[in-house]
Amino acid sequence: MARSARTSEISKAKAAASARPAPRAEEGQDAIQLRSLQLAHEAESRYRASDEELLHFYEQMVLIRRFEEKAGQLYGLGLIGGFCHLYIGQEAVAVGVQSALDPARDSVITGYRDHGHMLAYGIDPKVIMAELTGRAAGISRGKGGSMHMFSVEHKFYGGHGIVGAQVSLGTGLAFAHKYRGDGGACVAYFGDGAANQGQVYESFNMASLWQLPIVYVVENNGYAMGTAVRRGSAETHFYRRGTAFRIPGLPVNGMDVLEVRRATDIAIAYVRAGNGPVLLEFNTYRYRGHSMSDPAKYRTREEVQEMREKHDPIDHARDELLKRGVAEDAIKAIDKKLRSVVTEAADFAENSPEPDLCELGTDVLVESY
Ligand SMILES: Cc1ncc(C[n+]2csc(CCOP(=O)(O)OP(=O)(O)O)c2C)c(N)n1
Repeated sequence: MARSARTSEISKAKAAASARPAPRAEEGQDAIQLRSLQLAHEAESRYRASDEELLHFYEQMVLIRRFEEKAGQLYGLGLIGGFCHLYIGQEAVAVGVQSALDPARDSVITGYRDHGHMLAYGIDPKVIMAELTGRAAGISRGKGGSMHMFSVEHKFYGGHGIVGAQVSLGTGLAFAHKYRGDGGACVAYFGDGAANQGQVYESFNMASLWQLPIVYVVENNGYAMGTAVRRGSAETHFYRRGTAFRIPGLPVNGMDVLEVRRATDIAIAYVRAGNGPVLLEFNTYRYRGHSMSDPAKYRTREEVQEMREKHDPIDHARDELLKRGVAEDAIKAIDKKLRSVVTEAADFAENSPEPDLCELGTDVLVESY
């Protein structure tokens, strides 16, 4: 088609679009529903934590940071094998989200970057570290490793190495909550890269159609392995990705634990009220490479440095505690305690026996659980 003919086709299409009738009332209702989370968040964007609560969030974030640093060291020493994806930089997301859940009834599922979520859910650092080092005392009896941790007791359903799989499985967990009428909701975490997987949208469709109690959480850390979001995603505002399925979304600063908590409260209230799924996008950053074997050549040192210096979630919480008048000694005491908690976890993991060889044939098929 000649250029002038194509230009006139485009002008015709534009004219037709502008001549369209005004939106019907029900379309207006949809727009209100899709923006409902944002309106609640604009009215109040941060959770009003007491000093004790903020101190507790600080403690959990520092635990994750120190644990992950230690895991990195053990990997370097050859005590952890296989894959290992660290959560350093993203701590505020797991801590803020998990603090809003009811562990007695809500379920959680995530991808392979899972140690931080388990720690935020109160699972013993010793059994997580023992899993990383492949010991029998590990939470998956040393047979899952970093990416495949699981705890039915804590309603923590993994730990998944297949990118995006947890979104469909989480939708199934949400279906189970609804079917059983247990009042629980599922939180399914996934990355910005996973958000481009087809099964995510099949899941969104079903969850919305059946009004399932699920909070979809995109942890947008800027990169999918070495691919920056802008290079791999046509729509980089991930909170909008549910719009076609009438799933309301909310973009959130994932480097501020109180903002994360407030957004999750809004989301959980919406979901528990039987309104169906929601989609939260937490904008965050990972300081380390994708996994331990990533030289991270796709970004500059300055970029990482800038995030660490200006947006660190732990520094942010610490500054806020100090501004509120919480004694520096109380903060230092937490830091000291956690160093020994993590050292003990590492000692436990190093000194525990490996699984017996006959364990190779167990847990291969699960019947009922
Ligand atoms: C189905 C599938 N495709 C590809 C991979 C390889 N892979 C592992 S991680 C990853 C990137 C995922 O990035 P993102 O979802 O943003 O999560 P992040 O690592 O940033 O937490 C890819 C493509 C995989 N594990 N599974």
